[in-house]
Amino acid sequence: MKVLVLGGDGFCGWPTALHLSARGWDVVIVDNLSRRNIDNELEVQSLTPIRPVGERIAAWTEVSGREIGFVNMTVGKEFDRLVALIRDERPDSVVHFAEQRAAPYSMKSARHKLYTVDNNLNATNHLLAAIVESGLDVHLAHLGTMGVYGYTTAGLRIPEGYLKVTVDTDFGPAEQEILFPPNPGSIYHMTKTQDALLFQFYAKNDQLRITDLHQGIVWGAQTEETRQDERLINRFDYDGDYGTVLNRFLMQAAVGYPLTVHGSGGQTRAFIHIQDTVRCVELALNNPPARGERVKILNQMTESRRVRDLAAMVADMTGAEVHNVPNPRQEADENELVVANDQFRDLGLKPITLAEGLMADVAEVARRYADRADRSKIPCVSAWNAGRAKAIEVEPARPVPAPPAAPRIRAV
Ligand code: USQ
Repeated sequence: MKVLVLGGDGFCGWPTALHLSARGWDVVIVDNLSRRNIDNELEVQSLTPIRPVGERIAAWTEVSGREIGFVNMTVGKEFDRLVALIRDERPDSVVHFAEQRAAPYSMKSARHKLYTVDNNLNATNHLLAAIVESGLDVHLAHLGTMGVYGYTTAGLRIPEGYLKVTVDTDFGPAEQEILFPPNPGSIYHMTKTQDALLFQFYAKNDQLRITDLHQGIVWGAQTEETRQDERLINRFDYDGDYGTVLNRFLMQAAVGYPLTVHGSGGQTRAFIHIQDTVRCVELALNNPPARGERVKILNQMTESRRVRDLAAMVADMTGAEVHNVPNPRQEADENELVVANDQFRDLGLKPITLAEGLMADVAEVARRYADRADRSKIPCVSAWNAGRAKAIEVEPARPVPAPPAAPRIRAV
């Protein structure tokens, strides 16, 4: 079985490529090294000393005896090369991580918004169009995000992609299943909601087989494979743009920096350990939808946690101080989040939870490389409303027209 891993040099892509290779898949990584270039732009490096991609792959061959291919390509810009690659390699599956994945980075400036939309939507559309053009039956598994559902308390268990609703029609109430109403909280999350529409269209029009994995916040650093040799080590982002909350807290504790809780810390989010990420991708590849079936959407998360509770857990474990800092984002200060993840559980996923001691493992990695940390890069400085504040200064307020009557739709 052959798989192309687009974005296979990144935080989730690299361990996924190794995991699939270790399980017998013939893996080709496709990546333009944009994540490494963004490190240069932001003048920050992964806390862990990641090796150049060629060295990583050679080390894997040495350790495992297995080959991994590498193609340097910008998926959303080199359409003809992409079609040729799919025709030459004839993959059974493509895993699509080739998107700019940080919400704060996407909100830094107009240029970052344009880059994120251009990169992410073109990557997805080019890939879908290239699969159609190749004439091959390739299963596409895409890494989406839990953030497509939004983080306002929905008052219901978040279903896996589709929402059952009852619509009042002229002939009485009718039941339907619709895509869960998108409610993105950043330009990055918005691109993932638009990806979902592209998937709906190509599945309907071209009978492409597509799985969209709505993943929560990934924590953890290493997997079974990346642990096997120092040269295989995974990246560890701790800076204010790319570092995700739990790994940041563990790193902050390791370098003696107070834990930076945004606002009250009442934000509840979905989490998953990196080892479960790679396991879920494998399960998704082994269980594709049939041709002509609708897009298969799975919630790839294992537990929901509140930010301030995570900070308290890390503080208890390490003795770190907790600071409540002004929130640079526009997001609900407090929300509830209950999420259905029955599909992965039914496929046999045994979730790794925070209770299982792996937080200490991450803290240990962070401590080992603490001398590589640049403390000036820790604060989150990308502000969601910076543009709006500027616009209000130059543009006087205009009267807002009354909104149209709300549609009569209720969730069942
Ligand atoms: N937060 C803090 N302190 C910090 C950093 C973050 O309180 O120092 C808060 C944020 O305000 C937010 C929450 O922690 O309320 C999560 O922030 P995050 O940076 O860990 O995660 P997020 O921006 O949502 O994005 C990450 C990944 C993204 C993925 C997403 C899954 O970067 O690729 O799609 O998690 S989800 O959040 O479920 O949409």
